Amino acid sequence: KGTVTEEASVKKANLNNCSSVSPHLKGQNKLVFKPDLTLEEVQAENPEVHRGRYHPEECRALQRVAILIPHRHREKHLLYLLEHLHPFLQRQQLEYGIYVIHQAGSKKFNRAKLLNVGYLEALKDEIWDCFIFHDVDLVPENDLNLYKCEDQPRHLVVGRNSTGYRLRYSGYFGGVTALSREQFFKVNGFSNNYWGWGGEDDDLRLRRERISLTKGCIEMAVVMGSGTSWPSPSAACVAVSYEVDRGYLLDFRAGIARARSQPVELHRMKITRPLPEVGKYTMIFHKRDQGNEVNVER
Ligand code: UD2
Ligand code: MN
Repeated sequence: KGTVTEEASVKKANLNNCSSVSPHLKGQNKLVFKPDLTLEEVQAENPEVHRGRYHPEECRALQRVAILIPHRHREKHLLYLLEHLHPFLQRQQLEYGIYVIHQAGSKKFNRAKLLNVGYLEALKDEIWDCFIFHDVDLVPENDLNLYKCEDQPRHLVVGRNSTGYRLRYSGYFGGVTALSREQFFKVNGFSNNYWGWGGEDDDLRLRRERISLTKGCIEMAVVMGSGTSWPSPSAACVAVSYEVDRGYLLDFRAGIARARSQPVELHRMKITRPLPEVGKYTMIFHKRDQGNEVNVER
């Protein structure tokens, strides 16, 4: 086995880089969901996938991408997603691995924590460049929606069939997101504290955290530099210390109290999205799962 692996890696090292636009892309695709689909069929359709992993033979992939899917009691959805995602990712000439992170037992579901687990576990296999955090029930319709990471975190779901393909709200960060290994590390991952449905996606974008007064004042000085009506830095620090006590860091820019200690923004990151006609998904119909009731404390 050792020599086979060695041969494979020598072969891989000698390949040219894949081009920035894969020649296999098809654009918008009509999705078909066969009611009697089996895992064996999906396996047979993807002979080059081994243990959930694939790399192109014809060129060296530009990124190594781990797809992380939080899962429990959604076997049919998983099957549909795998059937579409494997050829989709192969058309994009990516080196990838698909990880299904299954929550055992019947306790409250915790999507965010599963994704944190997936990140750490996947890195034991491979130093993945990019992580795609992927709902099991969202199937991408257009392969121009590249499952790659960029210099900013990406939100790949602009719209779904069920919402008329429109963005739900401007800060929306749910469903499918792409963060590089470094970006996810820098924001310290998801919060582990969201049990049940909702909030964990907004949290990743907009976490209200207790910060030190010094940090608050530095932030404030930066904000004031961009022109506010605050009388002096010390007045700003008084205001910040008061709000920090309550657990908020505020954005004074517009003269209104708006939480702005976003892990993403705090690290000067900005969320980007594909074009609306590209970021399209079909969400397979489902009701709220048992064990994933709305988290009223979200
Ligand atoms: C939205 C978000 C989702 C997440 C969720 C709130 C979109 C498109 N998606 O999804 O990213 O923020 O709200 O938590 O906006 N799951 C299971 N088994 C369960 C429960 C959940 O596998 O019993 C997984 C599965 O991958 C599912 C995901 O968790 O797709 C999100 O749960 P959902 O589909 O019930 O929530 P939804 O559609 O409102
Ligand atoms: Mn869903």
